[in-house]
Amino acid sequence: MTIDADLRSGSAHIEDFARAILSGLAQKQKHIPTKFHYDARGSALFEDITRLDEYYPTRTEIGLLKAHGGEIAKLAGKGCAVVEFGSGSSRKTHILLEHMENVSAYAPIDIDDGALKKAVLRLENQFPELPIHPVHADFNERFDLPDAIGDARKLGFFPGSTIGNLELDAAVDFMARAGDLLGEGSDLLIGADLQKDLKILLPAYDDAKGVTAQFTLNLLHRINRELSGNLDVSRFAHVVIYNDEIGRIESYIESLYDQHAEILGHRFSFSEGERIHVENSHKYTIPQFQDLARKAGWRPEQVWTDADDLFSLHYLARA
Ligand code: AVJ
Repeated sequence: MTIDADLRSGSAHIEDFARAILSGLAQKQKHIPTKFHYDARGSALFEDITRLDEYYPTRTEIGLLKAHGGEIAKLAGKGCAVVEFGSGSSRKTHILLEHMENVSAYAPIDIDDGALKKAVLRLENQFPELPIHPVHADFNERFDLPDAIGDARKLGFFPGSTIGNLELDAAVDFMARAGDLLGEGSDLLIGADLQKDLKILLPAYDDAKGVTAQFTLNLLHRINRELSGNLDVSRFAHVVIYNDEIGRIESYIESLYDQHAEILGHRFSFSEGERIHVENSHKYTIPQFQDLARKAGWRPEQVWTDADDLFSLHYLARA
């Protein structure tokens, strides 16, 4: 394989971050786009989250992939190319690839170049015959698949309920764009976290060891590192609420004091109790998610859930 990805330059990336922070922290409701969680440190912390007892999505989805891999492979058919959105460590991919027959190529797409390179090296070892074509990109922006992936039918793979980070209309837009990217006759295998008892849900986003808090507060460290910030991270806290009306977890960074800080020479004030919105994590019902998929031009073909109805895995075909 070759690392033939269109690697975006590091500097473009930092300008993107600078712009988002300077404008996001100047709003009345301060906010930081979720994608900026995933620098090298943030990606590593997210990996730690996936191993927490409280964080049920990863192990539950892995269980579903293992239990239904045969059926998924049958639905996908032989010889397709797998395109994974937000692949991160690609820790679930091998389960899919092991079940499928004659996969023609694998294209992981991720915003963290380091995570992408590590995942490629590992999968190369596991699947020496498989052509791998990584794409370093923000999956919410327009990008092309590498030509080398060829014209095989595509199976899109979007695990982890990462789609849950998007507002509902943006999730529909994303699935529609994924359909355009993957092309005629493609399918999409996508994980969607389910609504459930808050006794299970809240600890998953606010674990006892405080790993999720570190993951969230890494955004402030990242501002200090990359944008010459002088935020005192110990004067902020990670706060999680469930928005019942919309059905989503919302994560915030709360200022514990009246304070100010400088970022790239700009001064920002934070009042005691003021919150910076940093993440939404939507939780769906199965019919609700299927409805979003239909609006985006996909036909729900099959859905699998675990015995406790924690998580759902949807197999969609282009309508
Ligand atoms: C990577 C988006 C699936 O929303 O569950 C985990 C990120 N944030 N804990 C999620 C996350 C806090 C995660 N996704």
